[in-house]
Amino acid sequence: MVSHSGLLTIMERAARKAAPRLRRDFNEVQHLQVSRKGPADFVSMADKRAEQTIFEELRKARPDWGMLLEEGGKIEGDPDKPRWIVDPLDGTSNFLHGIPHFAISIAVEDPRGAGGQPEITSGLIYQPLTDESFWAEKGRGAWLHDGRLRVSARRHLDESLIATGIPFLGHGDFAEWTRIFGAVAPEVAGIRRFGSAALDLAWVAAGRYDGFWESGLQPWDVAAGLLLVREAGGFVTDFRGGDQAMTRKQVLAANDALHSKLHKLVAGALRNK
Ligand code: 2AM
Ligand code: CA
Repeated sequence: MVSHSGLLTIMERAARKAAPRLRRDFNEVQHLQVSRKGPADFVSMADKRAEQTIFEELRKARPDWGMLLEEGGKIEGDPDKPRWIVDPLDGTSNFLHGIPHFAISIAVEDPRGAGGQPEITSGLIYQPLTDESFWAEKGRGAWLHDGRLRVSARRHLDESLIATGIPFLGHGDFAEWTRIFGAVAPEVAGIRRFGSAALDLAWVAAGRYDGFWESGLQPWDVAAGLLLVREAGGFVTDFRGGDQAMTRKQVLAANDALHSKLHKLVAGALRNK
């Protein structure tokens, strides 16, 4: 049995405090699909309410820390202290359509990690509907509740299930995604697009997916998930193979064998424009 640090306890408490209302709102949303106005405004309120609850819990526990919130933006704190990075509802489109696949993501970023650069040191991805709590701390592994997570051991593309995110509504580079898809899809056992980057990464950490790629993601979508994959023994890079996944907004994640194979396909696809 492993125990969290105090920080993880704070993060999990905040997520669990926001979860019951999100669950109730999700049930309500399923009834609103047939109303003429649709559930868009209602979901936007649910999202903001969840963020407010998480904000209040985190603020109470660490009053001088800054925050980066999907809805609320940047809140300055003591620059020498870590900051929270929060996505109160990742998978909003799923939530809006009554599809039960969304999560809360909370991460801690240390302003001076390895090499003096900002570094994610704790991450939690909590899925309210399944009560799954994926978490990781730098150097202490990745966990689902108290079970240790490992990325999958598959070494061959032809047995791998790969997740991705597809550009939408004018966001993202559709031509780039199409080129990468054209290179990867014929080589692998399957591609999935479930609509929550945080859960995609948690599932790579848990060995459910063998890999994941997406571009255009924001820090709150990926901060916790990147640490989860790394602490589960996986690799996360940008599309060039560098360590700037969050700043370049390009994520390629997998175990070591598949990462190098996927990276070759991605690099080839981007070269042959
Ligand atoms: P969100 O649910 O917090 O907005 C999936 O491609 C990722 O892109 C998700 O993590 C999702 O985060 C984000 N995203 C933002 N707008 C989206 C949209 N209209 N459709 C799908 N994903 C969206
Ligand atoms: Ca998100």
